[in-house]
Amino acid sequence: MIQLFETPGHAHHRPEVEYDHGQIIPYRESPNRMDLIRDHLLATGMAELHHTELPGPTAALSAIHTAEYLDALPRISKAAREANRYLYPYIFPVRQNMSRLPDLPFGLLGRHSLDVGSPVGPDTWHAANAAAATAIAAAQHLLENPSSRPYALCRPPGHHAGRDFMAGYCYLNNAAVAAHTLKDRGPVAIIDVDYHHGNGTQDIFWDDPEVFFVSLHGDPAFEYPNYAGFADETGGSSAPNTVLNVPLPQNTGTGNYLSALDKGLEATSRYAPAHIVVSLGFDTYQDDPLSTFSLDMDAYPRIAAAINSLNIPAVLIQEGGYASAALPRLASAFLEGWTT
Ligand code: OKP
Ligand code: ZN
Repeated sequence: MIQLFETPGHAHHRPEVEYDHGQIIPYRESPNRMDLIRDHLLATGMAELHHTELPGPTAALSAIHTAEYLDALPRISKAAREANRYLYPYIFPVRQNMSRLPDLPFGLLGRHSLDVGSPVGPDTWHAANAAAATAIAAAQHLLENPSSRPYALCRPPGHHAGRDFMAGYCYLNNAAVAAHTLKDRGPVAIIDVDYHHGNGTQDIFWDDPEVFFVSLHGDPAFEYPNYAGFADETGGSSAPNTVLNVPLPQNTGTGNYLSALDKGLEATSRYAPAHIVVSLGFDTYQDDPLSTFSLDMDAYPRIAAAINSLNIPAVLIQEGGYASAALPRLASAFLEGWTT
């Protein structure tokens, strides 16, 4: 039986559209992603649901994100409430000889946005907080029950969110707050198996020797986030060799993916963490609309089992996965390898 964590209210974060190479298309990170996974895991009797209450612990959030960012995000959400719509950044204060930082919602939004993929609506701050609280609750459950392997249904996702920026559907870094919660009890490894590189997580722990970050993802030479996730990024000067990026080519299939994962897990094992946080994305699946990989359904129990074979207490943090029709089965397939 898997302990599933979710905080009500994320469904109110529901942007309608996103910008994709000059086109406006339906927003793919939708609330039904979590509904599909949760309902299926409860219906099959695989999972037991815990609702966490808000406000969640705020100390972990302040340890991960800057005070300036944690001040700006609710202010932008409030401006969106007053405007009664989602705010999209359109002006970015990149380096100039003369820069002023207007204290207006759009100035703040551009300042704290890496891209245009994280619109802020009236309930976005609340939903992002709920997701972070969910990650913290699952991590605390793991501390109290070391043999449990809890699963946090975090939405919106988090791994593109850095210390002071939102990006790619992400606002607060759920995996990072989970890692922070576990860090008191020894070093933590974050294993990011989402299709996209976890650039936000990498940014946050870049100089932290207590956190090892390994990520398998579409090569940033062709894939989002493009500016991070290359193999030569190995950690800051205070934390050398605590980042391991494994960029993979288009059409990567199950066999190649699993052998790359093995190398990542060997490195994780050498680091000898006390706990593991898995940034779990299902967008590596062959039918995912965002993915160029071609993993089949059988890959998922095998990914789970490979991580399990390390025999280290671990928590799952939901990241991406956009093939709605396949999501329920992807989650249960993964859990088949996760709990045995
Ligand atoms: C979030 B997660 C460019 C599309 C890029 C960003 C993808 C964010 C994925 N036109 N969109 O890692 O699943
Ligand atoms: Zn992704």
